[in-house]
Amino acid sequence: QDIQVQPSPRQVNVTGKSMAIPVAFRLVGEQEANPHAITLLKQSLGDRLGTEGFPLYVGEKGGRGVRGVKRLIPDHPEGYYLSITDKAIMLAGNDERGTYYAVRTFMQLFHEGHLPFVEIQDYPDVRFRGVVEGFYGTPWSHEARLRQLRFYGENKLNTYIYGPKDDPYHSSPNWRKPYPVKEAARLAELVKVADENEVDFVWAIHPGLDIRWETSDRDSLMAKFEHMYDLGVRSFAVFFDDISGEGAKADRQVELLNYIDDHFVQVKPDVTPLIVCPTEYNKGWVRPESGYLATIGEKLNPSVEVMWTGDRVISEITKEGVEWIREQIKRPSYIWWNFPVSDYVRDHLLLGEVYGNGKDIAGSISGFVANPMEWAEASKLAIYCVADYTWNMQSYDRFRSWHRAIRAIMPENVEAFTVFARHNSDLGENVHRFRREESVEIQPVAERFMKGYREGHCDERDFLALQDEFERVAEAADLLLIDRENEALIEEITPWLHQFKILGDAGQEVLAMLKAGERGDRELFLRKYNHVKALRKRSYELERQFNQNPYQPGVKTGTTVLQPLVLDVFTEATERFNRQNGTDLPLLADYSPCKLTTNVPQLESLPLQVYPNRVHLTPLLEVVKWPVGGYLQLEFDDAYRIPGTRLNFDVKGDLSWGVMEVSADGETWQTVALTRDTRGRLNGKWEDAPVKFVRFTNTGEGEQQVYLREFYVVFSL
Ligand code: LOG
Repeated sequence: QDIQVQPSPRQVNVTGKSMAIPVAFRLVGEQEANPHAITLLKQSLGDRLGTEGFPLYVGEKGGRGVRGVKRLIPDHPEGYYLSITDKAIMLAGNDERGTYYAVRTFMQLFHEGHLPFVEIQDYPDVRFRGVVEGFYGTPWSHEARLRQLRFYGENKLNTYIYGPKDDPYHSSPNWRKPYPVKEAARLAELVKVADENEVDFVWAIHPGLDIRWETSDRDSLMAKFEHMYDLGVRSFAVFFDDISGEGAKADRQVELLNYIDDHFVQVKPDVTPLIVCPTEYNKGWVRPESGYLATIGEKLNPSVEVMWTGDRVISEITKEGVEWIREQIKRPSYIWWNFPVSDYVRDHLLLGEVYGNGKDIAGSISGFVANPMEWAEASKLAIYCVADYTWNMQSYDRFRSWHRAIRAIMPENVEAFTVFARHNSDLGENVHRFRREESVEIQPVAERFMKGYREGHCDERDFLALQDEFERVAEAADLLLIDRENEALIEEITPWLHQFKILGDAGQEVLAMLKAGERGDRELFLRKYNHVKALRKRSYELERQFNQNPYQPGVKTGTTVLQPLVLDVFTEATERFNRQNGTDLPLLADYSPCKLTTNVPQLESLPLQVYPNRVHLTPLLEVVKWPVGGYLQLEFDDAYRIPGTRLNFDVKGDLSWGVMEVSADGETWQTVALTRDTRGRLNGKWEDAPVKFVRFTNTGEGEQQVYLREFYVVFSL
């Protein structure tokens, strides 16, 4: 028989067939066992649980109920032993959490009125497993967080780090202030629900943007932690990511952290080890000459956990990488994995498989938490897989885990959600150059088909396969749009479902165009052609209507394989039609009047947002290190007038180190005067003569560290 337990247990022995679920259970060990485990048992067994019936022993090692199996309990934190025989059921934890997990596993074994005879020995690979709500953008709602915490309990995740960048009481300016009453009450409720689900609620503070290294700020931080402690928080973190200047100094940070550790964490009897996210939190940003990591490694109290995102901000975690950082910080790192976070590709959904991380890193890390999307429900897909991976790396199977995740999240609509997810996984071009596979099965078919079509023959089997996939796309969109099973999820993804529907329709219609063209049916071709154009327009409208954030506004779906395929078929079919009929039907080509060139490494892959008369650089979330001579240049395809430019680096005072210039030929340049407005933005205009180039250069003496909040140019013919 098939025993399916999530996350995959370490050792399962099937010792016999199964028995019908007993009508009554006699619970032994209730008094001593972890009360959360007992509550859970009571919830799931309901009326069947009493003082008479089939014996069910529960408790921690050493407890009376489970004395007989003491030697069989794995000697690991959170480990447990579970056995079901025709005589008794045994749920024995190595510690309280172990017992809770034994109950969680037990609940998953119920299958069609039966319980299998099994023996399970199980414990997690990674000590701290879970989620860091650490993204930029709208923080999760209270209800979403409550659902998350329950989900973590179900999937044996033990950590939730609270650190949404856009909660003003987490970061500047309000990190010094206590939460207002209403927010405080909500946080207290989260702590309670976390506790019930055996999740450590870690509250993080992000003070580095404006911290002063004085006693008054230190006292404010301590007072804030006390305030959080009073709300029930027993785990704490300090984040120093994405800052520059004073706040980024390692020795000052370490002084503060050790102070917190000595006077707060170590003093309270029930507070777990302090966690810090350093400023140099990935290898790409490490500068040995700054001595930053060396200071952390040598001076920070050894019990403090240090977070790390890997070789880059967004990266796959490798054994080599975690061994390297371990040397630097003189302790195992606590991985902050930046997936499926989408705050730098907000127009995309990241619903793909979890893969790329080494299966041999467990011994080199102390924790592994995933930073999710602003879309809480949609993030559960990846979180489920992370739970599986961090529990048992060796047996982790990306494909199996992903399929089970879909089943867990959308049991009634598995097929539709699978289709949707497999075409919504890649990020498209992005500043971090992190990509994921997308549309894996249909990709080779699409490629082969296009090649054949261009060479003048159409493979019928491939044609049918593509048509079938586009049909499934359109069907999946409709089925999910009316789904009531997981409304919270559907609400999050509705804009993408609308876009997905259009994609499915457009795919079918371009294939119909192709066929009509082959048959020489002009009338049908034109009808389909017009329909595709209309769908394209609808798609643009959606882009302007939904998800209007200032970073990557809009709604993109199927961008890696399906959208390019639609465009390719359309273009090829239309060009062929034009040739055969002497017509001049326009194509759909995405045209951009402007391109970006730069020698600032962090800006190299930064996408542009081009509007009819304005071009924006996509704002960046982290600190940009702008070298001397570093420039950023926009080149237009024609000479335009430039009635406005805006630059916002979020720096105080005048910007004496850089110049904005324009040029008609790329050789002679003229300076654009910039004026500062009340919000610190630098505005300029150049109305005199049309130009083709606009550039900004660091002409100063040294590297500058700035935020790229805004950079845009208004242009007109
Ligand atoms: C931030 C994080 C953000 C993520 C992805 C860390 C430690 N900090 O570049 O808040 O969600 O990247 O954009 C980060 O990763 N900065």
